[in-house]
Amino acid sequence: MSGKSKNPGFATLCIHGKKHLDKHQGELPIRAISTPIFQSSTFAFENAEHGAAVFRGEDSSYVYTRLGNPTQAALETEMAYLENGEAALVLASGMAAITTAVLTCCQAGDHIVSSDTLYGGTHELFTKTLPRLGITTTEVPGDDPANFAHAITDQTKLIHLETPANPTLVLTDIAAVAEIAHKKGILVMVDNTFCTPYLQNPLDLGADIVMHSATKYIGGHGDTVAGVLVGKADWMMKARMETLRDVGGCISPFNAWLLLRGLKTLPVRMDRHMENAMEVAQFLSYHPKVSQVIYPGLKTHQQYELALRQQRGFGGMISFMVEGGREAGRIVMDNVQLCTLAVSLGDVDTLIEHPATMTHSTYSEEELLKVGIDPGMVRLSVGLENVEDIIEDLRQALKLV
Ligand code: LCS
Repeated sequence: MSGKSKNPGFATLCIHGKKHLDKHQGELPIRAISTPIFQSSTFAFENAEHGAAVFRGEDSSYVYTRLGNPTQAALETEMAYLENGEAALVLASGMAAITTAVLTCCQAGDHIVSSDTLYGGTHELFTKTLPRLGITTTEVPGDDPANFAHAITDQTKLIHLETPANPTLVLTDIAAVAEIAHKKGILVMVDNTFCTPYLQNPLDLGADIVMHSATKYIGGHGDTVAGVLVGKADWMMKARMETLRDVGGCISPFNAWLLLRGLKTLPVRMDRHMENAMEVAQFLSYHPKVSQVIYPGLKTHQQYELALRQQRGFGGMISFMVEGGREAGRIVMDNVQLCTLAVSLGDVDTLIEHPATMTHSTYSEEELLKVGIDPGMVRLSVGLENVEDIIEDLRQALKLV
């Protein structure tokens, strides 16, 4: 499998796409190859009537960076293009993106159906924070679309999927869930953080909104926190001019620029993440001290066929269990030397962490077991180092178990 074919191709679009679209590029005295950082909080009006017209919505000039900024706009154009959507909104974090989307779709009394394995912060938002605002969520196992159908109520406004899920790498059939949702007029949002638009385009499969923690593969270098939403232009306008305006999770121009830079190498990085991950997954599956390896590219993955059908590659994330459970996993995490013991993922560096006590510590012990997050599970975000070095590091750490 390889990146999507488009005319021009995906890699070309990542590097040149915005050039055709960012009108500011050509207006500068020096035609910069890199989109300039418009480090400005506010934008001057031509006269009082111009300012009033902008506030009446009759003129779309930039006003204030919380509502829009040319550097943000270049990134939004690019992300909408790469996700085959009409419009995008970039935000301060992945959590800001999810919150903005939910508050755009739902109000007190409304209901969400979500897959049950989610990034721990999303699970906390759905089960603790949103209920305080009168918005409730039913979380169901994501591997069977029928589970979503059964959980829908008359109040359901949104279905949220994380596929592949963090950290169990369970997949959800996006097209099947979208069909169920649309019969009842319910919107479907997909967290596409693990795949990126290079490997999966949820809108093409029927989803209404795509969201990303752009902190991960889109940025790619572990140096920024950001989020993205992509979807229909009218919905995005409401998300920007109502929710973002009032809730305020805007991205800084500098962070938007870091993501524009990250995007230029997204396909090259994803190809290497996947190549390395496949080799590491194979190494781990043959290792006598490893009891289970979860990677969608292995034929042993329960949804290998769905991964082949729905994705254009298997990604760079692996979860595994060491013989001896939690204590054995701890020994591995404490003894790696090249891999870094840290949360986050999708960086050039290989990162290792323990979901049960770190990223997913918002789940109770019963919930962890119910959604398949084994207390001994170790999560690996395979980076771009030489794969032999990553494998050697894991080999020496596993020897100590
Ligand atoms: N969605 C997914 C799938 C994520 O993995 C994360 C963060 C978020 C949303 C939230 O995005 P953020 O606000 O952090 O940009 N995942 C993290 C993780 O696995 N380790 O640290 C953060």
